[in-house]
Amino acid sequence: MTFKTISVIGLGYIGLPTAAVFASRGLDVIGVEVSEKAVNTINAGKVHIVEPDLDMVVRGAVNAGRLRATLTPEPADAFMIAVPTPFKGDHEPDLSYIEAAAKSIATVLKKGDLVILESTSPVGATEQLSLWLAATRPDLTFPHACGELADVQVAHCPERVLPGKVLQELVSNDRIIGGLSPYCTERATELYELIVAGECIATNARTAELAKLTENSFRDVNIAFANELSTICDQLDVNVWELVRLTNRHPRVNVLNPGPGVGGHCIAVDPWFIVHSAPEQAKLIRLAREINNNKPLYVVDQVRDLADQSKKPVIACFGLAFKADIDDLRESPAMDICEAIAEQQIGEVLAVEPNIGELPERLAEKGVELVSVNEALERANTVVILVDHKSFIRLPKEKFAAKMVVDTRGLLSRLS
Ligand code: SAJ
Repeated sequence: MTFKTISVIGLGYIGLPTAAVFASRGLDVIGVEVSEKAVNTINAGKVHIVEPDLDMVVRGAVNAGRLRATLTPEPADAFMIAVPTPFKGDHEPDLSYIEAAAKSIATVLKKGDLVILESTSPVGATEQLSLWLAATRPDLTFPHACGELADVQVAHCPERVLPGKVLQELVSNDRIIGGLSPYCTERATELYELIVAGECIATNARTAELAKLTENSFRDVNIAFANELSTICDQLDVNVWELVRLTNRHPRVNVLNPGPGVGGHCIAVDPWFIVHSAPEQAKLIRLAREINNNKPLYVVDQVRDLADQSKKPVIACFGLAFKADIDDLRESPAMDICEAIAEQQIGEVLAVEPNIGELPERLAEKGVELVSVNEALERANTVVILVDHKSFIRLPKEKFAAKMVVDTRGLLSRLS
């Protein structure tokens, strides 16, 4: 059976681009979203998140009548769940959004449907999803119990796209497809082959779950290595940026870039899912998380030491986003650093973030002012570079000549 109508549950950073791309390939797509505001925005052909070209693709899909957002699930041939999986308490994965999505789609499921979990999940979550579906629909059979013979197929196909390049990577990246049975994998592969130009690689659900977590943990461990090196270099009076450049000339060495810490809702979260499932074994993964989590505190200490040299410190934080050239401030170490500088009253605090129009409340209420690059450079005697936005890289080096600078991104060495 071919797929005519698909439903995407959760129209956020992953779900909305996925829905729009399937719609642009001629499928009828029903997007289900809990936020009424987002539903209205999308149905008006607009977007509620910033991602290059997404507005254009969503407008095209909505205008063509292929994409529609709703608050309640409707029948479809395939359901793709793309809801958040944060952690709670002691880094325990919070699967409540998946559970709520499962319970809501279960009511409209029918024999022959396919359910896909796209959300990054701990090992075992896809089987749990199948159990939740079965609990609501005892009249249907599911693969955790009936394998190949199940009425409904269930698979995990983790999203792997990079914020800022989502539309491109959705199509070009290889895709890991892990079904609860080989037939589930086969059905899910048929679906993804409609949009993916990369390879669809078959595995089982547990391996697919751990593969996604491994990718982000690999990156986290490598960034922790770079962040640790940066503090070693400060201790030994070596320029870490030059060090990384030199060591990376070795054919088998590729050190990542140190920074102010690791942000975003993926790399700073997913490794904890491994630590939570295998606490005795995941020693390095846990340590990397701790090193990266401590880096913002280290940067605040550096700023305090520098600002203490001035009678009246005016500190400009360059960048608030969690990485360059995006507007996403969630889980951003730059935000935490800026907030801590203001909270500890180290000096007057200015923030420069060209990708936002208004300062988040948690900074505004602590007296931080959102200013332009030029105003910051006029008023500040201390500069903390937290994000290497393109617009900062274009600044002439001499603008920073008379400032005291904490450069967490190695920006100064890239200015001319
Ligand atoms: N960072 C560094 N140094 C580096 C690279 C990154 O400090 O050398 C920092 C960034 O500034 C940022 C954080 O790490 O704060 C994460 O940024 P990122 O660009 O490495 O990754 P994300 O979180 O935007 O997206 C990741 C991607 N995973 C991998 O590259 C393995 C993406 O492919 C995943 O789909 C995404 O997580 C996700 O949704 O899981």
